[in-house]
Amino acid sequence: MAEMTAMAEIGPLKAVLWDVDGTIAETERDGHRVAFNRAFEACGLPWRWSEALYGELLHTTGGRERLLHDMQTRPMAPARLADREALARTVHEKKNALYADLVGTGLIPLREGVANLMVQCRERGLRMGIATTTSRSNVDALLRWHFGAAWAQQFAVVVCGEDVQRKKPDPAVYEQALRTLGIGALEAVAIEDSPAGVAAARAAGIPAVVTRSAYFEQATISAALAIGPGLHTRRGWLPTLRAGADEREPVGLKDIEAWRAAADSASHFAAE
Ligand code: XBP
Ligand code: MG
Repeated sequence: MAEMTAMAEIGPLKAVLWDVDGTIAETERDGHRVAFNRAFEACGLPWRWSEALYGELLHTTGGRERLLHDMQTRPMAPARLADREALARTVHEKKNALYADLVGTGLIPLREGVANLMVQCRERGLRMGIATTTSRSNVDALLRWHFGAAWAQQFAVVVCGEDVQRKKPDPAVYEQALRTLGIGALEAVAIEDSPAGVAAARAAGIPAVVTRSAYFEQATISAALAIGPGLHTRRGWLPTLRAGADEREPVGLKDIEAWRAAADSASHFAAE
């Protein structure tokens, strides 16, 4: 059912804030999950996370936090909390190193339509930011492979998991990005893939465009500016996309601006 959220007057769009995992690339199933399993093996632990189990574990944001959550039901996990935390730190560090190796092979592509929207932002002189709860080293590894060593120059702000006290769905990463950019929430749009990510953006007051990732194809996500299967297709979006565009054209800035304008004139966010 639609959930309507009141929205004050909306001005021109000043920044596009990107989530990373699931939004820029399908990093969870084929990246972090695989790297965690390799880290378990490297650390001599018999644990393995299947695709299905990892989908459930994703409800806990933050890789180290996710591991600590899973350890609660693992008989082999250390009994003392301090020991569990130490083990989680060790495994997580190893996982991040293995993740960097994995994305460094180029096997994790950008999601289709991502590069196109980034190019449009650059051509328009619209600032972009990264607002993610993943570790900075993981963002660096992924974006370095795709955009080269100077990737960070393309973004006016990069806020990662280490930069905040609380991870998504807490709005901290988005609030920090807005502060650094010196703009209001309604002057930005967030590109997100998950319920926790949308909740974080919305709690910061930022309208979110949802490009559902593999793990969140069916998830209930409310209070988004728009929700669809990915920037690569004009089909399956809610609200439906503006008419007249070539069917092969990816979802881009004009579409995001049309959604913002429609939400503004109707004084609400479209949602599911
Ligand atoms: C991403 C996360 C991260 C990654 C793993 O969420 O929750 O924990 O799964 O990265 P979002 P780390 O896409 O909402 O930012 O191991 O570095 O935490
Ligand atoms: Mg995400």
